[in-house]
Amino acid sequence: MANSKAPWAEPYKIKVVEPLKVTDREYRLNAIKEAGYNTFLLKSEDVYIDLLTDSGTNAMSDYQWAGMMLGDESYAGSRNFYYLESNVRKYYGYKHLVPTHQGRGAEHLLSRALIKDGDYVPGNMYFTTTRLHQELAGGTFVDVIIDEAHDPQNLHPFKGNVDLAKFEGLINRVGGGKIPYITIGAPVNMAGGQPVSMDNIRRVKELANKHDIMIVFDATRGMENAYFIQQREEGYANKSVAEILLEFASHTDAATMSGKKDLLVNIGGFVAVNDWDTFEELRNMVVIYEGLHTYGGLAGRDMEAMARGMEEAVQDAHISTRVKQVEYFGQLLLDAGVPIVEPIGGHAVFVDARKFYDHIPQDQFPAQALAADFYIESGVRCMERGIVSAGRNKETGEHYFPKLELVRITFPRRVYMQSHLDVAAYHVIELFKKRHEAKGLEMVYEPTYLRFFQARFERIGK
Ligand code: PM9
Repeated sequence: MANSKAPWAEPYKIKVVEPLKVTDREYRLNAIKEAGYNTFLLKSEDVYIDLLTDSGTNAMSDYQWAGMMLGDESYAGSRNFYYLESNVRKYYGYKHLVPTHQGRGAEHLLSRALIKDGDYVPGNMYFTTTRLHQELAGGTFVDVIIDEAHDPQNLHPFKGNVDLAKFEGLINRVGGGKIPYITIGAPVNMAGGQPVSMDNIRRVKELANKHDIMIVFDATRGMENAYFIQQREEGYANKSVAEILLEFASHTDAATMSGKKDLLVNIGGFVAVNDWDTFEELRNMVVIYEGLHTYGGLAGRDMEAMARGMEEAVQDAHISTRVKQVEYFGQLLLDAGVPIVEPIGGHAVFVDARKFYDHIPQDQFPAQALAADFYIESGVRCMERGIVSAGRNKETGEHYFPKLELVRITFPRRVYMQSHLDVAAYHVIELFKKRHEAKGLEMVYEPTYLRFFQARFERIGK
């Protein structure tokens, strides 16, 4: 093992650069007002450092770009599909692959294939698109994550774990026949990028198998999860991320994947399964909603880039630097006393907006206000992960009031240097010093689905 105190550096160097635009405060005040205080509605050219998401914002390597030139753009049977299929088998172990244009395409197909009206779908905390597809297919999502996940300062090393008593309680209440599958997001995005342990997935499997319930792995950032297992779980320190990922996936029956995260591409995803009948159903449906089963809404070159990205992303040197960048940023905030979710997650630092803006009530959207204020302060873009993202209860129409009211500052892979992180952290800290001046927001436009993407707000008291 290398000396942990030795400095580390990114395992790549820059070949192509994209200029950044610096704006002044006045400009940004206008831009965010125009955008209805929603960072998703800003024009990216008005953003200085873009930490909105790590989804599709990664920098591809020369190896991936070279692969793009080898795109086989035949309508059917593209060689890039077969290469992707062989890599999915190699790194995740699933037998059958259906490519999709991105993660929610995979969620759509799988939810429609497996959920019947009146079913229940447990999961370790909701994810926005995942839960919506489950609901649209007639299911009801049930959160079975451990309680620690809802407490930003709890230091449990595997805060993404499933609470087996909650899962068993649901089975006893509704019956295994009403639960087609359980979704395991690993790590858990909405909890702050918190991992699931190998021990926990093994136990989930035991219980699920007893009741004939499938396990669906949301493998979107599964490589980061494998890295956390390597770092934190007994018995895994000497295993590679690739070995751990394969073992983790072996405890599950299927996966949905947004390749836009772990797999270092700008577009792409897939659903992979072991069971032939489920595969047949997915393969039937993909031609209705995405494209032929050997391209699923992607160009051949996109599949090639994703297959090659998989090979690069699973390398220990890549994934450890990726997570260390996030840790570096989080530590800067912690050192300055800024309240964040701990332990620091794999893809983002989540600021605890409930504490940061403790004078703004949750129905005045403190996290939404903080994301907007951070943009005004610095030109850095991030996103809300609180009451706006949580949406409304589909039965009562009321807002969900999640315990976690967070702002997510997310790191695209291989895009920014430590100096960008220093700048972003400086501005969060400056904002923290004047936090008492902040005002809440009022929602003035609310779309029906996934409201956080398009909702508009106005400042209260201005
Ligand atoms: N995640 C993210 O920024 C992009 C859209 S929501 C702001 O975190 C998980 C764990 C995700 C995810 C997307 C999807 C959907 C599924 N599971 O965006 O459709 O984090 O490719 O994937 C986003 P797609």
